[in-house]
Amino acid sequence: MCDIDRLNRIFYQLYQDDPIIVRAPGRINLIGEHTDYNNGFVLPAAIDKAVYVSISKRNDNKIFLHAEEYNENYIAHMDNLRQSKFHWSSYVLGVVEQLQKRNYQLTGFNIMVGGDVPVGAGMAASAAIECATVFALNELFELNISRLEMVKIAQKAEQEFVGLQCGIMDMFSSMYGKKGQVIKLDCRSLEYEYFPFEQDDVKIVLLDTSIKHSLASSEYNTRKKQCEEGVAMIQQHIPEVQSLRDATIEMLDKYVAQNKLIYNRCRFVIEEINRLLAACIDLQKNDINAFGKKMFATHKGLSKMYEVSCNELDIMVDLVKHNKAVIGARMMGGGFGGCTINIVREDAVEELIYDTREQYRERTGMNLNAYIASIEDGARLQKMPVSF
Ligand code: GAF
Repeated sequence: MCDIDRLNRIFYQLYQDDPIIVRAPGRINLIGEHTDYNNGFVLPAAIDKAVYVSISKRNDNKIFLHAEEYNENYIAHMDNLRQSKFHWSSYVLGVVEQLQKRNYQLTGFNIMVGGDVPVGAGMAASAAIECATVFALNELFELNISRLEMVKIAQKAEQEFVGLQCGIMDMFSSMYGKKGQVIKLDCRSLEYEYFPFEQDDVKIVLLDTSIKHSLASSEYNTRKKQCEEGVAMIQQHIPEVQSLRDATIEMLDKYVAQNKLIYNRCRFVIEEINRLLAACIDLQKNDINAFGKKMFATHKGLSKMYEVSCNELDIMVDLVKHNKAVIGARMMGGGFGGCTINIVREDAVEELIYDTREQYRERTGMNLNAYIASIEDGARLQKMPVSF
């Protein structure tokens, strides 16, 4: 939780102004990985770690940016937005660019980005910055943009300015999160429903490998292309198939089997979509053990067929998989580093973290950071300036 008075103070020292402050959370995803950009389903939730964006208007066309965590400053111009040497600035500027493309009227502004979503840990810190920025600009300039439109603007910012061809999951969960509920989102129709996720006797534990993933480093975009390649192969025979959401294993066996790599990528996605649908039924039946088994199966698929895991993530899942208190575990998010998500019996959490930390260090020489995530509400206005 961020101290709003402290943010106010720092902002005033920087810009001598009283900001609007917006909070947009990071996310977890229980199951349904790499399915969003294939028009499938996902099952994410917003968490108690969030980005805070503080913002005020300027009388010129400049954007003064400050990142609290790194104590870095940058000045951009509204009429000449480009990437800077500071990676974080792209998430803000990408949103401004999208608003301009849609003809929203903005002038210059001061902005400070802070919060406690660990960067590169697979909790969607970048989407949280984009969501907080678009939310804050919407308030500041009274643009009247709906939540769904803000989600789409944030996603496009990531795709066009940052260059990651991401799906909609991260932004959607940051905007639509609801306390105590996971979101079953149909990424094709954008229909969604909330499922209560009881956390009375189990906890969601995120075990961070300390390997900073760099999704934009092409592998993510490559996976997306490979899925599209599979769809194109099926389409030659069945033109109605628009995405892997419409495809079946039988279709793959028939039309994609000659290309083993593409086959494996597509097979994982189709299985994962089906696994998620079955996992939602487990949740409805309150069968958390069946749900957990599916998480392990997801990890295996991500590691062996989709090949987006890494040695450290595999070790992290390996270390907990025979522990009776661990109901389910898998890598979470885009992959190549970041966290595993673990559903753990509450009374065993402390011991599990302690033991795993020791063993992880022995096997990798790396530190393990652990977070217990609680499911919270999505983006919101945290504070208006006194004079607004
Ligand atoms: C990243 C992307 F941004 C999401 O859209 C999603 O594809 C996820 O990786 C994998 O499920 O977080």
